[in-house]
Amino acid sequence: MTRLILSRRGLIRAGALGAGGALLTGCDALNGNPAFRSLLETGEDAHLATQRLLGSDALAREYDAAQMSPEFRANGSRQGAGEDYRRHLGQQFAQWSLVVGGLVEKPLHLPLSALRALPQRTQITRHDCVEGWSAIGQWTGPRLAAVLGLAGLKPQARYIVFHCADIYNGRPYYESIDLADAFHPQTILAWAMNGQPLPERHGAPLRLRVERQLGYKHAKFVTRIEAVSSLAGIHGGKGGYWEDQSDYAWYAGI
Ligand SMILES: Nc1nc2c(c(=O)[nH]1)N[C@H]1C(S)=C(S)[C@@H](COP(=O)(O)O)O[C@H]1N2
Ligand SMILES: [Mo]
Repeated sequence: MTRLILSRRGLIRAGALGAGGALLTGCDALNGNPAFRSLLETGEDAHLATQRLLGSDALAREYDAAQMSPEFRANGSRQGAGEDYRRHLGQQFAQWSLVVGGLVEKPLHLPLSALRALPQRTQITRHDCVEGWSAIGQWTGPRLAAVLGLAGLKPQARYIVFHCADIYNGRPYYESIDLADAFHPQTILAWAMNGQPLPERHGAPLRLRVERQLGYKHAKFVTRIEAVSSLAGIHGGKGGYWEDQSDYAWYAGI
């Protein structure tokens, strides 16, 4: 399935947004627009379209330190897999680096020291797992936008794929997001949780935080990020482990 990605400019061109970007009132104005109608064909795309129409910069709620959960459970993989991972863990990831590739001008290997040298963002947010539990924790790391800025996206890039160092039920874990979420101010590559280096069970040394989406989008044990023009060539083609293995929605907006 081809996924429509909306830009604000595209919507204005398509007539879905009025002057100054204000929403047209009334559904009829939107229903009459074939571009918008085609977006409503599935609930998932409608959800994505709504999120984007209402403003792709909307922030997820942030909390005070006093509201942090005393316990933050680990879910899915609690360990990284393979000899390389165990060796890096034993060395506290001193020799480890994040691989940045795909549709970028400048492929990179970024050690943790380089990720920590970028401007850092710390945020206290609530993690919501699709299984029905939530926890509030503090996350620190560079914005994904800063990392993508170093590599330089090629114009054809439309999604960012996160490849992980764990094996869950016999298969590697992976996830993907679009560029609106990739460049969102709260989308970070977290190397610290609650003021400490990320523990193994929470995805050491690096995990994604994409705060406006459900827990399964927050890839742990990230080793490689890849810019792509389409998700069709990534494993089963639906953009993520649970999207391919089960019927989880690719866009998991909260
Ligand atoms: N690599 C990887 N990332 C993953 C998972 C996983 O199994 N492997 N599980 C996901 C799910 S379903 C949730 S709810 C969160 C759990 O994060 P936590 O262990 O820090 O609570 O990680 C997500 N990211
Ligand atoms: Mo989850």
